Amino acid sequence: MKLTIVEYPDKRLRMKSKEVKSFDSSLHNLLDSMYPLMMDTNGIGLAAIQVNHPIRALILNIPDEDGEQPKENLIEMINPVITNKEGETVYQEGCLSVPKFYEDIKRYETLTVNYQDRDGNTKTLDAEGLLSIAIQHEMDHLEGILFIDKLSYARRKKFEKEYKRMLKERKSS
Ligand code: QAP
Ligand code: CO
Repeated sequence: MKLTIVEYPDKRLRMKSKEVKSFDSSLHNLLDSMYPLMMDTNGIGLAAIQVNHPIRALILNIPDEDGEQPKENLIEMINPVITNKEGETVYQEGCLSVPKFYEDIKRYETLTVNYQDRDGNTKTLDAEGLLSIAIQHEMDHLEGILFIDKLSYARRKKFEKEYKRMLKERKSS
């Protein structure tokens, strides 16, 4: 399946993603195509809505201590639900749909998430650190929320100005 990343300010990023009900080959084909795209674009997380499929599916591959992202570390989450969250942490986030922008965002430090795997089996995961942050970032996509929505008014204005400038420069080159 040929996929491309939908980029801000595309309105398609604002849709609410629908629950996945069939764990069939079309879901598997989508997930199988998302993974190489995420690797090729230097991503650590990608939600299906970012490739124009507004369904409650996301993938994560957090780099290990050596910065490697072996496929064994790939996590696919379908219909995730956070059941517990604690603490506070700040991390400089980015997003494949908002290229070249990174800002400090406040998130819960640890969480427990229930989800289904690609075959519909129920799973529970306790997450901390970057994995916890990435889960929250990707789950926001399922609600049509982007990390830039969490900026202060002043920082958001600064972002809009810089981003518009970048898009303009991209077009003219
Ligand atoms: C979400 O983000 C995330 O601007 C995943 O030029 C971010 O994979 C989770 C990327 C931070 C946890 C912490 C962004 C690649 C990748 C860019 C990404 C870019 C190239 C972002
Ligand atoms: Co994102």
